[in-house]
Amino acid sequence: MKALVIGAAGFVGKYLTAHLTEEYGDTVYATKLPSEQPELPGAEVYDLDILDQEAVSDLLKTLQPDCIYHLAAQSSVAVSWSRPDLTVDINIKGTLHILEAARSLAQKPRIMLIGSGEEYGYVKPEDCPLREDTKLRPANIYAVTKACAENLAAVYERAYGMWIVSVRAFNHVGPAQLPQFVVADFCKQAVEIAYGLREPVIRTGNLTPKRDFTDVRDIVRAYGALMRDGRSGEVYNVGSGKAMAISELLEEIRNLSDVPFRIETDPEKLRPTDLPLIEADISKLQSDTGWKPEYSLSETLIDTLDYWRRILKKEDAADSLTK
Ligand code: A2R
Repeated sequence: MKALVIGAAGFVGKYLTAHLTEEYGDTVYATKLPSEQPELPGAEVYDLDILDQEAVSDLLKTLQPDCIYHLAAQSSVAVSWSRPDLTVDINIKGTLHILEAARSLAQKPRIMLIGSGEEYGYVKPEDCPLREDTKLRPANIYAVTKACAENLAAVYERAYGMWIVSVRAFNHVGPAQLPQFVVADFCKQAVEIAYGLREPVIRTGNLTPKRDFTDVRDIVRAYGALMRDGRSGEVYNVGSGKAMAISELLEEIRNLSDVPFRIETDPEKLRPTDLPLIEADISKLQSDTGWKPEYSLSETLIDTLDYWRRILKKEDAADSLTK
């Protein structure tokens, strides 16, 4: 297949482009913002800002892809509060530009929109595991934009007979994730302690919530499988189907990193609303594709700790060269 990955310079995009080439032998086109410098071996890379409707349309006409994975987003909940306008523009208008450009092609590509478990919003523990038909009650601006994009896609699917699948991805983790996310944050702090770069204290937010974590390498396997075996017009949860408390995760990092540390609460990391439990029902994904996660949480944490060891060693070496 000729696969176009839009927004490939982010956390997921790098894994997805590699997976599509290695697993399926796809010809992969990838887009990034002009300011980004990702390493995307095997992919043909193009600059694209999805806010530029003409550029989106021109690129699709030139490439004529068989399928499109739409990952480009303003994906930070925190930024969605400070820049609601930008979040609405990129996540809704940007998605609309892609749907419109795809609609005008003679040979319409398959499209996968990547949404988020955040769309479920105010979840009660008794609603879990969350099925795709659970009522969406988005609790932040990011989540609203993703739910809106999903509704737009549903209209295009029905009105224009386009092949579109929407995904609600739950927490994904792994090497190279930015440290504003909890697993990357804890692993980075543990390695900094091991390297003597900080006192032996890990600073945390609320440790009691339970979340559904999946390795990013499993997530992209699910996307590849859904592009082939998913049913058009359907929404699929993508997650592990098993929630775990943030405190358990931290204990696992303690065991694996083998560094002694104390835990202190950082008021800056506490959220105004923290739902006690978010867990996906993944039976639809599993029955349609046969997918199941391959990475255990320990494997993910070992690889993420290794990643931070490499990064912090490099930074250390760079620091000593500049001294
Ligand atoms: O915000 P940046 O500078 O990191 O760039 C992001 C990029 N992006 C755009 N691409 C094209 N046109 C735009 N106007 C635009 N604005 C932002 O999309 C970033 O390189 C990429 C999204 O990657 P991440 O933010 O790392 O998200 P991740 O974790 O790869 O998640 C992929 C999808 C997103 O739609 C999430 O909302 C969803 O999965 O959960």
